[in-house]
Amino acid sequence: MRLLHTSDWHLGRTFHTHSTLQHLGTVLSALVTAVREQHIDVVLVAGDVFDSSMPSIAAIELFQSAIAGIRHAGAQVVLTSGNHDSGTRLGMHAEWLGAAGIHLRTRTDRIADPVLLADEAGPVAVYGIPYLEPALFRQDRPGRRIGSHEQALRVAMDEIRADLDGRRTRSVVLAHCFAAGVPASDVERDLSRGGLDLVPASVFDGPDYVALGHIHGRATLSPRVRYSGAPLHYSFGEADARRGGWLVDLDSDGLADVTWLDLPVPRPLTVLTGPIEHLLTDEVAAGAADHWVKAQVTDQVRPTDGMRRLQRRFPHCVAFEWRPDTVADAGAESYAERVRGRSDPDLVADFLALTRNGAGPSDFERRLVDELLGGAA
Ligand SMILES: [Mn+2]
Repeated sequence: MRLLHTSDWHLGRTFHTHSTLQHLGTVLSALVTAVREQHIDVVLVAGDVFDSSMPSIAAIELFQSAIAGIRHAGAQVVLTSGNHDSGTRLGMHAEWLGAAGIHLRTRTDRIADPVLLADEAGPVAVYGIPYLEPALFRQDRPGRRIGSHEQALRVAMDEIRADLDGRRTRSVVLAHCFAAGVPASDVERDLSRGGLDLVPASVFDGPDYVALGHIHGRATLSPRVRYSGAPLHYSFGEADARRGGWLVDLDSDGLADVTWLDLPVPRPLTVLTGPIEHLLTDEVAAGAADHWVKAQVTDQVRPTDGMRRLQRRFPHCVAFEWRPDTVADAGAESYAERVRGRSDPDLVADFLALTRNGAGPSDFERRLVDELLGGAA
């Protein structure tokens, strides 16, 4: 049996106010082609299918066409809800969609109720753990101590292992969480990882494969516990991350092989750094003309109209940062040490020079400051 592990489609997410639906549509049709060409039996989506609990009609339409395309290409689908999804809304129609080979596992009362798939070697139990908010999951499991995400997933995995004990089949689990042990460079920088939310990978001991979602770069915690990352780049922090999914092959003994499947990147991300005149003329930067561009301009004085000038060369420049090359070096002294013994008018003069690129007070300004502060010193 061959599964494709994906996650974090985030249908409907914007990128610096631009819709990503068209690009995501390109990626998902490539995914459908891969299902056909790579003979994929099951496509997994480990949470954050939509970016919002109330997705737009356009996002729902793309979801429907992608899922229909996957089914027509011959694969079944198992998906779970992430923290961005509404499990209830995403799971609507789950009962009869399951009969059509589209399996939605978005309810906490179905964690230990696997999707039973089969190949020539027998059954494979696929368990879907929806995103578990500890405060809510606690109400579903009275008597269990659930204060953290780790405890919530321990309870869920205990239930899955108990179910699995009675079946003795090959098994796959989908979950949506921050698992400990992801290399720092693979973690989206703007995601805050509170210690309470970190889940040790050992919580997932047991199944043949664990398909994780939540982190947007691919990561391998062990051969059998992995993140696929998102199918599109959703922030400049992910610019270097490859996009695609894991092809997971099960044989009669369990996990046989895991290989990476690249999916296309419709518009690559580029961060350009340098003085604005350089960015506007440099030959190398010309390669980024069709990319999403973040410009980090290093001029000492903030360029006038910088974004508009850059967008003439880079129509998809969507972010502009002014980062002057040199900033005042205060050395190792504290502020109090640096100003000790200096008069108030001198401090004002220093401040003006610092904030006006070296231009200290004019005669008029010095007279004014002396008049206001001089007498009080
Ligand atoms: Mn998430």
